[in-house]
Amino acid sequence: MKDLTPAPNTLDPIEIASRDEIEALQLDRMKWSLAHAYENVPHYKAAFDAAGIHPDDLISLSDLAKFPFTTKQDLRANYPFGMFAVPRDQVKRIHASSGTTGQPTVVGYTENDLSHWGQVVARSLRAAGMTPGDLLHNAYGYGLFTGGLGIHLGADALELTTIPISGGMTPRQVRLIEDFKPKGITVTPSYALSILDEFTAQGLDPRASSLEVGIFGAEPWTNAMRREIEQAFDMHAVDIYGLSEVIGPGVSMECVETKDGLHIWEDHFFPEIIDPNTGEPVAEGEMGELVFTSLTKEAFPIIRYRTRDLTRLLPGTARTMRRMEKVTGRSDDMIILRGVNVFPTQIEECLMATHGLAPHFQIELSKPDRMDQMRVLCEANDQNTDRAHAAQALAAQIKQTIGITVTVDVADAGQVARSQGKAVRIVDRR
Ligand code: DLL
Repeated sequence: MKDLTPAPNTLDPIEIASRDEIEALQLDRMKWSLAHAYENVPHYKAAFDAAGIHPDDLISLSDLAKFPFTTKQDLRANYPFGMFAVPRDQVKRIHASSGTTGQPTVVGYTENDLSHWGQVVARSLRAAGMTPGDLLHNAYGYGLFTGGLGIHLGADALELTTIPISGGMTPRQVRLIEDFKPKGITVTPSYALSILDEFTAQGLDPRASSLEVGIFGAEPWTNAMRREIEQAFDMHAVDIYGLSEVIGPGVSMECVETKDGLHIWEDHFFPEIIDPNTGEPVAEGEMGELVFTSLTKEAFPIIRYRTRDLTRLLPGTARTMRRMEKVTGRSDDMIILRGVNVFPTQIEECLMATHGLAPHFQIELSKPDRMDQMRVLCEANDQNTDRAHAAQALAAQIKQTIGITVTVDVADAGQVARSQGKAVRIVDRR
């Protein structure tokens, strides 16, 4: 793999500014953001008043903990445009979550918001090793989902050449990678695996492709999956994180030279980690739920938003901005199996450590006789795999590392549902 470390003089100065400088900027911006939300969004005025707190009470960054949280329910209750802080005609773009679990969450952006979004995504793409003029194959979905259009904005800001292919039509994805020879690909890790299968199906060697870096996000994935993808494509695999409520992709990004967690673009998004049960901030470096406050957003300011994503904060390395550890999973995706907490990423790690299995999997939960049961459906990675043996090995690996008893079924290649965007890891039949 080529060294893609960006030249230091190409970074935004704030990415490597001193902590004092970053925190001074954050404090100024946080004061503005709290006042902006309070004065322009009835929900925030009511919530702050009810908590007996006013934006003027913020003297230091730690005072933020006195302000109330914002939850997905708050956004739903204000559907569609009730959380906007500017007149509707100043909103230049609307995005929304898919709404598969209820009412969609609607977010908006002013011209300035779009410009900032472009800047943080450009920073992220540069941290992945992309430089002006490089060709980017953007396979995140275009539309209301923030992935496709968010990456596109950043690619424009970094002056890349973008192939806006979006998700789906996998044979065509492979053909265009072969014909156009992009340097980078932006895609969910699970869809990258579908593209990988298609390379093999077409008799092509993915390691011989032009790809030098894959920028993967929108769903949890493990370091074991990173090794698998890097090995299969002979390219770097880096993690990009974000959520529509905070802006979309580009909230935090892993640097290609360190691959040690994701630097949060702290000049725009202020992170906190709380205990999901008590709502109290945890000690520095402890695991908990990630909470974000936007510092510059005009159309849709967001104050102490509970992401439900579980991670921990770490000091900066390649940048002075703090890092978040790779997201283990969402609290909503945590399975409690006979008292043991399990995340799909843990199953992924076990799968990757088991010989003879492909990286595709789905978890099925059922309750045949009042006891919860988990079945892991996966696939053999070639015809010669002894499937019964591989199933036994994975079940043993899961028992040993997670401590739960599961049933494993190893199916024929192609039997596990493939994703074209975010993978559906859990099928709950209880
Ligand atoms: O998934 C934004 C995005 C697009 C990020 C493309 C990266 C690349 P939403 O659809 O609102 O936005 O979903 C946000 O997806 O709260 C996490 O649970 C999960 N997620 C996003 N990125 C990662 C990641 C986009 N790198 C939700 N690792 C978030 C783990 C991620 N989970």
